[in-house]
Amino acid sequence: MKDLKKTAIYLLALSLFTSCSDNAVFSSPDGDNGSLGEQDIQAIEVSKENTEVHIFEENDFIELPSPTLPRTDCRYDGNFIDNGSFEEIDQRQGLIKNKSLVDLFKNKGWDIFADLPSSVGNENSWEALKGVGVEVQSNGVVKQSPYGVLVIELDSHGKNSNSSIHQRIKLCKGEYSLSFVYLARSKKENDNTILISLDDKEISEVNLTQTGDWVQVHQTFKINKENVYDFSISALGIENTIGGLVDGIFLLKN
Ligand SMILES: [Ca+2]
Ligand SMILES: [Ca+2]
Repeated sequence: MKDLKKTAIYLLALSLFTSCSDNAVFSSPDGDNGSLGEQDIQAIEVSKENTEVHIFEENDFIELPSPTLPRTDCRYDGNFIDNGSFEEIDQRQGLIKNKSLVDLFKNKGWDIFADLPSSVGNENSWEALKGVGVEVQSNGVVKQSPYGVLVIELDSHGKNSNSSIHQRIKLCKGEYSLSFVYLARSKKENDNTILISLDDKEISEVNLTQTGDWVQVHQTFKINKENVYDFSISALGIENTIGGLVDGIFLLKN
């Protein structure tokens, strides 16, 4: 049964790529049109042919050994995303319910944060870029995550609830692999959209409707220019404080 569902979602996603309509359930960017006059090589190349989406299964779970190289090394063998599973906690307080991340980790609940702690000694990992901030939820508020206790929702709170968070990451030339898990909360079309970008380049956009399952999204892309890039996650679509949950973000060099 699971295999059938998995195949169905994958085929649905593929058929919607080709239809390329505004209401596509899942879409991913193609490379830039590459106008002939363009002198600079594209710094980031993304191809929708390298996109995979399927219901999360146990063998999708990623567990990395400790990296053996520093993040500043182009051959870094860890996750380039700082606090990609949102499990870093401290006593910083949420903006709406005055709950700390430690409270949320220990007890079921949610709150909104302007920034989140770092797992690599920086002041923060994620910082809000637009909107009220990122909603951090404990497992059980909506659904148990495959990656720890805490998950985020970016269609977070209040009137302009679609929010974005970002962090800066140094990437070298080469091919990278992005993966994350996603859960659509709402049954409405265009209500659970999550967009992941590097600078202004769309890396992955997912917009499913509620199935009750965590979905694994995987996208490879190519970096042609070594640089510090701005990695952002944004909620798009209907702003109603209910959207796509995200967890387990991994960015690895292939
Ligand atoms: Ca988590
Ligand atoms: Ca929404």
